[in-house]
Amino acid sequence: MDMPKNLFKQRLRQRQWQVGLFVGLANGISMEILAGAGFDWLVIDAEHTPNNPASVLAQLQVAAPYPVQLLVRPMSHDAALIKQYLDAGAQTLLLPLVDNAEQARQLVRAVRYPPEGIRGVAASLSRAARWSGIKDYVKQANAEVCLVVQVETRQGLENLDAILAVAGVDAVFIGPADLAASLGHLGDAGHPEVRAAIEHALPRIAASGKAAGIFVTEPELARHYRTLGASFVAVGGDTTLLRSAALTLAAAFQGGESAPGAAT
Ligand code: 3PY
Ligand code: MG
Repeated sequence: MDMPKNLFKQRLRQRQWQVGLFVGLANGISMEILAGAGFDWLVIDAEHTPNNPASVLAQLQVAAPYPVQLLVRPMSHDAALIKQYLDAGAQTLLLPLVDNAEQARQLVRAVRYPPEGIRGVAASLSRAARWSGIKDYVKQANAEVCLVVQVETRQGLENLDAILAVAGVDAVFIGPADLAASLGHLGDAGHPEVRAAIEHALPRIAASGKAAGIFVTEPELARHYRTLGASFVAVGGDTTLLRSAALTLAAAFQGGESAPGAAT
C-alpha cells in the first residue's frame, strides 16, 4: 500500500477553504454517517469526550473509505499519547491550549520521528504504517504529519508571534470558548473583547505563512473570518446537531392537545 497523502495538509498549504465538524459522540455509526455528509474534515475530539486511543482507532477505521480528512484532538500534550494517535493513523493532530512557543516546539518534536523529533518507532505495530505494509513509512511519515495548535488563552495570544515562528507548526486554530473564558467572559464567546481579539489574531496568523482556522457557527461570520485570513473552519459538532434536531422534532409533535377519548 502507498503512503496515504494528507490532503488536509496539502489544502492548508494552498489555503483552500475547508469546512469541518467536531465529532464527540464517540460512536462508529454516527461517525460513518458524518464521514459521508460532505464535510472536508472531521475532528475526533478526545479532549472533552470519553474517546481514547481504542475508540479513536475504530472511528478512523470506519471513516477511512469516505472522502473526508480526519483530525484527532488529544486531551493533552503528552508525547506518549500523541504517539498512540499517530500510530492509530491520525495524520493531523489538533492540540488544545498551546500557550507559548516552547509548548509548540515540544509538540513538533512529539509528532516527528528522529532526528527532528522524539516519536517512537514501531511500524510493525502501527496501523499508520499498515503494520509494515507501507514501504518506507517511517521515512515518509514526518512529511505527511500536520500539526495544528490551538491558541485559545490570553497567554497564547500574548505569545502568538513566538508560536507562529515555530517551524513545524502548520496552522493555528482559535478556540473562541476557551478564549472567552481566559479573557474573563466565560460562556460569552461573542463578547466584543473576544471578537476584537479574534479579529486581531486571524490576519496575523495568515500573514505569518501559517494557515488560520477557527470555530464558528454562523455562515456570515465564517465568511467574515475568511476575509480576515481564516482558511479552515469548524462549523459545529455532532452532539449539538443531534440535540437540536431531537428537540425540534419532539417539539413539532407536542401540540399540547389530548388524544380523542382521553380522560380529562
Ligand atoms: C474552543 O472554542 O475553545 C474550542 O476549543 C473549539 O472551538
Ligand atoms: Mg478549546
